Amino acid sequence: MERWVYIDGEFLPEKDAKISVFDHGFLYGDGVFEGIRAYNGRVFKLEEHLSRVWDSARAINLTISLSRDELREKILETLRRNKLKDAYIRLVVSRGKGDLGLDPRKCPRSSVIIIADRISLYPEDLYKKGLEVVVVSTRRIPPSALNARIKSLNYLNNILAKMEANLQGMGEGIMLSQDGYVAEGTADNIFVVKDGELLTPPTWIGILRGITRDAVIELAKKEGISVREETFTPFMLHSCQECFLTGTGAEIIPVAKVDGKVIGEGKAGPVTKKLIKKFRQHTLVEGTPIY
Ligand code: PXG
Repeated sequence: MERWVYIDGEFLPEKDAKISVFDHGFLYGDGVFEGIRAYNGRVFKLEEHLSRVWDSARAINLTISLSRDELREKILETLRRNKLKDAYIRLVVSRGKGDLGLDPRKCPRSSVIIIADRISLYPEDLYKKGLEVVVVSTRRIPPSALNARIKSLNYLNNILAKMEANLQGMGEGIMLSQDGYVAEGTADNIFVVKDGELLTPPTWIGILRGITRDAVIELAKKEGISVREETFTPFMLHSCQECFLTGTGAEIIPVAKVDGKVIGEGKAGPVTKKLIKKFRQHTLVEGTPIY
């Protein structure tokens, strides 16, 4: 089936969905994006994604040419055009066409691109067995240089970390902040369970405020689990009872081993299992209807 892509007011077949080589999103990574999921005919946390993309855009002085209502409608229409009920949606707002210099003032109009596709998921057994991860040497860019709360098109920091993990035969790497505190995965936030409490790094250390992270914090509180945003070092990863990553693509995925050290029983622990179950129930009934 032909895939339809939204670019600046038009729906184009994938083969014709092209942007200029002068687009500063391509030349400089100047732009912002969102990764959004639809489950069972509903877009999960759409309003939160819309708020975050506007926050990211404002932080880099990028004007989105659509209103919030228009953008919401275009996202839903992209899903309808592609007849999708369960999907991964990539929303990109790039600085648009300029000249070869990096001055964003030379780019009169930003571009909005919406791609919707089927999702490629981690195999289901990993949600029971857990991932094996390593702490990588590539540190997260400090917020004083680039605030990670801006979900920008600059992902080289994360890609370098991913390559480091891949080189060690691992699917995911955990990045530390400049000061050596546990920050996040390359496209996921991180949580640990220690002495019955759920801990996750605070956003100010320089991580993305993940929408899945927020949803998990809310779900855990509802379940009566104590949650704290607190800094911790890799020692916590090696000594905690449970660990998991959260992200739009991965949802909640248990971590079984960090740096070759087994966490808890070396598989999804009871708190992780409970949160996975609650999260999945939540995604099936919550969200903005597509049809
Ligand atoms: N940290 C970083 C650095 C991210 O890029 C997350 C955390 C999790 O945020 P959400 O809002 O998704 O809970 C991200 C997510 C994917 C994918 O396929 C996700 C991201 C980027 C590219 C792909 O899940 N960012």
